[in-house]
Amino acid sequence: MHQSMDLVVSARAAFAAASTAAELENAKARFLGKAGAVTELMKELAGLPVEQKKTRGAEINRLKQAIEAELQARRAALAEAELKAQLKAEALDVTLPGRRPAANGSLHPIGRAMERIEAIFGSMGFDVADGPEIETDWYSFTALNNPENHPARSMQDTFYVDVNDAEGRPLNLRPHTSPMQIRYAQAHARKYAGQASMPEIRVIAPGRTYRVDSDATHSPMFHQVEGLWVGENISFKDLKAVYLRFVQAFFETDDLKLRFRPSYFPFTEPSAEIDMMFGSGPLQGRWLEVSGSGQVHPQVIRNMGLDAERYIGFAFGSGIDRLAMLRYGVGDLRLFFEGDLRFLSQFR
Ligand code: 2NM
Repeated sequence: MHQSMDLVVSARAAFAAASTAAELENAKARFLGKAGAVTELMKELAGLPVEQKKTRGAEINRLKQAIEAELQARRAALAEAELKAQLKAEALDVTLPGRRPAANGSLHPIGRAMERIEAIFGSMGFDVADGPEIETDWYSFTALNNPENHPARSMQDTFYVDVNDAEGRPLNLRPHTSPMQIRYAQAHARKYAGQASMPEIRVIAPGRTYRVDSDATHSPMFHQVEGLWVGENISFKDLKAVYLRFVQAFFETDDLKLRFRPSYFPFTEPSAEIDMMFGSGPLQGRWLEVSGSGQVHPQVIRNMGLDAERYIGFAFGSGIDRLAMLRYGVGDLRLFFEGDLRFLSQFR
């Protein structure tokens, strides 16, 4: 019996020394396996007298049960330790602040200005037209009454592409969005050709334009919005009303004035620069040039496919980049095109 208790104590020690399930199974074999200590004791039973066999057999059984109980206890302890280690390793700190989603992208300030321009003119019944940025010579110049030798047509002023159009003239990167006005008006004229009357043309053409020019106030790629209103009785007073309403809405103030200054463009006659002055705010009291404008030249009306004796109207062309600079208080045009997030994220 004494010897047996020793065996339980050494089994407990051996089980305790096992730190993994595999080590524990090895230790178990030493006590309960085929060549284990308990099995050896069983073998000794054979040589004992019958009465002793009974008591000794019962004793060995209790011993075996005691060792099995030790084994079970150690198995449970190891399983619990393993679970604890796993829980610890996979612990979630629910008190950590959540991960923020990556910053959302946003519309470029020029795109935002464009959307507002489209909405404002849309509210006055203007359609929005867009089309090719690579144009033919006719749409960029000839249709707009630009003389053959006008400097705007030169390589110094306009970007050309190494591909000729059907007339054998090189394609250009449109230097204004007027070609789109012509295309739109032509399509309109075709649609109502042969009919007694035609609805008015009221359209803006916003978009990218290109000129050979680059400094703090000029970018080789810039943005323009041109407007066109053609009908049977459209005059400068309509231009003034529309443009005034536009700048009031765009700059969100009625506290501003417009001034029309005589000017010259081949595609309009008469022509005028439109200046604007704020009555308050940081730009108060200074005339700011915001647009070119004029009554569409009869030759341009004819190039649209319309009867110049019947149809008359006005057009204007404004730089969107400059309008956006004034609206958002941006001092350097180049900031719009450098892609610096420190600048762009201010418009989120
Ligand atoms: C300007 C100034 C004045 C203009 C003319 C036309 C069209 F298509 F009717 F001929 N569109 N835009 C125009 C007139 C553009 O930009 C400074």
